[in-house]
Amino acid sequence: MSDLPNGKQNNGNYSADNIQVLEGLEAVRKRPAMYIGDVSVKGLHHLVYEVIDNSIDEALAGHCDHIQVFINEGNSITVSDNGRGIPTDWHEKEGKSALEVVMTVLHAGGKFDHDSYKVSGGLHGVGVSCVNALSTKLRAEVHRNGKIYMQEYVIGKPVTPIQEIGESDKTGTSITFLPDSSIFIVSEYNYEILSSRLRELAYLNKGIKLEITDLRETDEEGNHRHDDYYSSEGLKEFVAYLDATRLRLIEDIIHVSTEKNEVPVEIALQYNSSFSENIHSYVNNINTIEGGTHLTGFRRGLTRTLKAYADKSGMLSKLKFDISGDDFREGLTAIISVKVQEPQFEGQTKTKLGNSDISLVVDQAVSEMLANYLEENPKDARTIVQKVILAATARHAARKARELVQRKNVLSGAGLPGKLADCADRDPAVCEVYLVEGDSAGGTAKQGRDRKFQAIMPLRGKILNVEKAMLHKVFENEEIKNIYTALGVSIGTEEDSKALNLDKIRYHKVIIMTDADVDGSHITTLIMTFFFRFMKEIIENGYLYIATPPLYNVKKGKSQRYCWTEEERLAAIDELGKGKDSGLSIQRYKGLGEMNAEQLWETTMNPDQRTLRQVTIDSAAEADRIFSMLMGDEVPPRRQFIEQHAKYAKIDV
Ligand code: 0RA
Repeated sequence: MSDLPNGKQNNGNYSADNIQVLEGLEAVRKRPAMYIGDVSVKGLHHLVYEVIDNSIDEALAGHCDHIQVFINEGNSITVSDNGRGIPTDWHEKEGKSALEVVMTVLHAGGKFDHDSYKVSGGLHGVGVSCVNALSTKLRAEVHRNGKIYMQEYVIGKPVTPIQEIGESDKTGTSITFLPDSSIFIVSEYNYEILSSRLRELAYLNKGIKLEITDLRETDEEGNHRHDDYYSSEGLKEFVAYLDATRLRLIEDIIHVSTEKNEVPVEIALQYNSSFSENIHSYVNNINTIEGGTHLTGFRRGLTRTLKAYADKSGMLSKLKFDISGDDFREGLTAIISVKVQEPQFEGQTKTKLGNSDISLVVDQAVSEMLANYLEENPKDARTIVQKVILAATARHAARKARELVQRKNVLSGAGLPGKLADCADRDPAVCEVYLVEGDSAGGTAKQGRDRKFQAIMPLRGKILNVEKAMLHKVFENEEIKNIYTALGVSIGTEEDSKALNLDKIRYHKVIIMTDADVDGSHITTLIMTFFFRFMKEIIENGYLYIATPPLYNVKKGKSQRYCWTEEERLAAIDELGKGKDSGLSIQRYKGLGEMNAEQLWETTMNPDQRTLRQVTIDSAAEADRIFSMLMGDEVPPRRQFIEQHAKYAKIDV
């Protein structure tokens, strides 16, 4: 047992404090979802964010500018920073070192630091002790006071005293942890998810270098996958990155970084020629996907300032109809980032800001920024107003088409699309609808399904690319109208004319089923683009899925194996091909049409055997960028994207 920094010894006895600590960490292990959201992919990755957040805090306090993340072999994670290092001095009251307190006491993270301006602290704000509780092993290494200190833990409990293991002329903290596989239902880290988050953090916190390295595998040249992110201009560069494949309407990115009532606010925006609205808002580096008061304030300030300018300019005098709030946001890409001392998070996923005073703060920031810009750049100002007028005109043209969709849906039952083969059950929670490419595959699916709870909606040919279409074209499109009607959803609420109303949704599973070939995957992407742009709420509720039909059937006599991957195909050939007389037949399914109804049911539709891939949005900003790139006008970046990712062979949006 080694001496502690202050000469005391850790004799391993538990004081009353220790026991309380263990109870705290036990609570985390009993109900992990309460602390980190879930125990699936999200929660697993959340552990990493929780640790990075501490380093970001250290950087925001001005003591750290470099953070490194390693995915180690065996899926443990190391997060290292060059901050001051977690304090290691002895705490009389707690009876242990400060490091041990930070690592083992819930919410203890900020306790020793009174001078720093702490706002990050993670979505659930639980701190690194929570990560410790949910890890089978954790090792903390601190460089500080010219020394290297180290302590190890097992499911949150120290197994060594804090030890001095060497000398160092640097300062910083390095934490390595292995998530407990008896708690998490997945154990594999996804490089893309972590890398995207680091990119986002780099844009949100300019001046910090964030690096990620995947030590689990190497490419042909023996290199580990690696990315480093650094942004000197922050949100301005974030907007430029998101809009890289869109056509800018004005040269500059309009930007403000200010403080109002001691609340730091940063906003960057740009108009492009697209028809979609891409506003991403953050509170303390957390993506507030449900919006909240900061977003409301932004919208109000933007609308009021642009409207005032447009009125004054006289450009609206010939307009025969009203302009709505939406019209000011068509083709707008914007990032709003605020730092709030005591954020109140509300909503289903706790990503909606509730603090009412923040609304005015953002409203004022955006108004001042825009009013100045419009005054100083009259040419750009006219371009923006023209875009707003165009949006209003298009919306006016689209209204009739949309109202038709709407009205049909109100007369529920009577107005279902003719092509929909509905199911018998009426409880949306158990009902599912397959969106099937082509009438012939649709026919097979109708025969193969369980009509009690499975409905089939055949889609004819390619569906409209909504990324390139104006609003009225979208609502006039037959296939799209059919999707709205079949799902029983309507568009527009009082607050937001594009919001989706899911009150009367008829299915809680919407399953895209296409051929397992290039055309099929293109059609899947087109349908996903439509859902992302027009029915995002369906994705956010976890209702959108992709069916996975098999690629091969390996057959010999009466035995057969369906195969989804090349490895499965080889294994099946191996298994069935044994013996002298081989007589093996291998069928490559190019399309759904090559399967009969029974095969389609067995492999792709039977809930007991099928695999459905749920569509989720890991990063709204990144998904937005990828859809605009894949489906938008510019070809070269798309090729580059596909080439870059082909190396790793997985494209998940
Ligand atoms: C409490 C107080 C101080 C620093 C930290 C915590 C700290 C925590 C983490 C977690 C990861 N990296 C970190 N870096 C720093 C301030 C200590 C001082 O006053 O020197």
